[in-house]
Amino acid sequence: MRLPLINDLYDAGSRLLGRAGDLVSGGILEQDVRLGVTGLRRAGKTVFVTALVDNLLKAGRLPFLDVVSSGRFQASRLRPQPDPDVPRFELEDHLAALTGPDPHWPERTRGISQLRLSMRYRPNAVLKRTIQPVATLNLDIIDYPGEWLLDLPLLHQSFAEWSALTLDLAGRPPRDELSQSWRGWLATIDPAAPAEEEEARRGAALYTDYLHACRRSENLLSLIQPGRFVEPGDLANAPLLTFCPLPGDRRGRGSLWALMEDRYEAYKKTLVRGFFAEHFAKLDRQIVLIDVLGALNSGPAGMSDMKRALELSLEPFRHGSSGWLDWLLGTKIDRVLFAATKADHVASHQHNSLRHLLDRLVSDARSGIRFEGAQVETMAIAALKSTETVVSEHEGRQLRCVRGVPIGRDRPTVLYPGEIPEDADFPPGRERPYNFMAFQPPADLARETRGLPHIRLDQALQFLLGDYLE
Ligand SMILES: Nc1nc2c(ncn2[C@@H]2O[C@H](COP(=O)(O)OP(=O)(O)O)[C@@H](O)[C@H]2O)c(=O)[nH]1
Ligand SMILES: [Mg+2]
Repeated sequence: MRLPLINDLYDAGSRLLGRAGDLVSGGILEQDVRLGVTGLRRAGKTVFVTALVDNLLKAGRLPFLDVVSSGRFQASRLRPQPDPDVPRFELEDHLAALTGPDPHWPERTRGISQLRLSMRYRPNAVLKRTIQPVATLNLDIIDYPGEWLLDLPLLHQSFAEWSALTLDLAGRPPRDELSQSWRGWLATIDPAAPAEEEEARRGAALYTDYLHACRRSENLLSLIQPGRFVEPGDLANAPLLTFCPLPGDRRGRGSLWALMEDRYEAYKKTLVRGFFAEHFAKLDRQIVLIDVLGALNSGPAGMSDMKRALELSLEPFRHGSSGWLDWLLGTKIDRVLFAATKADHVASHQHNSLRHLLDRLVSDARSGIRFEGAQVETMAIAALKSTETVVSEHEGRQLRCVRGVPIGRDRPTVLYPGEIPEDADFPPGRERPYNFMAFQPPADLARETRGLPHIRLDQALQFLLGDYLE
């Protein structure tokens, strides 16, 4: 006979104690949690991780993180790297850039990096408290390019299928202009002809240029595959990256088509599956950073491309729903936070609209995830608050503006950034309606003993880690 009470208690207890490599060692309750931080290039990953770690080390600006506000937090410190083959997140360099005498944003980063931090706190949860009055949470933060997530759909596409889709997309505006050189080259070659390495390299180079042009274009196109072509990590020029889509289906032995197909398959097998098995599948929590304001600046084409890219890159979070993924995704991720970054680019009364817009952008993916039992949340945040909201008079009207030092200027300026639309669709004909400006990091951060100033970083942390710190 089942004893419901005891069973339930046991379940609750083993959930609490058995999660994510928990152990009770040497009398100290110790838990591990792996937090993935992702987002497309320039979404704000580096600044987010830097601000998050700085704030956890100083703990002076985290009123919405319960462990801090309830006085249970004791201390955090950096720990040696746990994984010898993953580059360290260069926290000190990034902090030096932001807080030095000439404050500037950190250098652009590439590939994956990781940092380990441990936090000591007094547990609230009865079960934990009876074991130990002081507990430790080891937090591993893994920063990786969102571009790599976009590769996942390749796993269930053959080279011929992927080529057809990619060629179709490249031939339509606004991509047709950007892909001209590559498509011009395609018109000169015969995919069935014997493979030449030179030819393969030429095609791959032109295709890579096209992908870079998509990112650089004023439409800020997000849908880029394969992701490693623009975010190669340490693999630039490797044969694994020396292919491109080809028309037709010419599997003739020794043909250029066959060579490219082999490399496409090797790319999937080595890089895509490798990343998911070694990194993604081990994550417990995930934050996806999205530069919604940047997409708004880029106009309707950029916005809809970003929506499509988001949907594709969120496939891996829909575990359970897509059978072909299940082998891969023994994923443990049970909380996902989508965050619109750089909220300090707009006045504070706009943050709600920013969040609503983000909700709309991720709504499809979001319902899929919730259905599978993971908790999903959206927020508008700024990892490093670089402006103040001020009220300014303009033609007799009170306008809420932002005050900060715009990039390229040397003194604080008051700007009216405009209002965010609540829906992602644009009135037709208004191609470039927004111009949210970028700002310098604030001056004098070196004197900041409480942690870097932010917007809702603590609420993000509470959602992502709060239950671990109970
Ligand atoms: N105002 C403001 N700008 C930010 C913030 N976070 C990122 N940025 C801007 O976005 C750029 C890209 O951020 P970064 O963290 O390097 O992006 P990553 O490529 O995703 O790592 C930075 O250089 C800043 O200009 C923020 O919280 N506030
Ligand atoms: Mg970065």
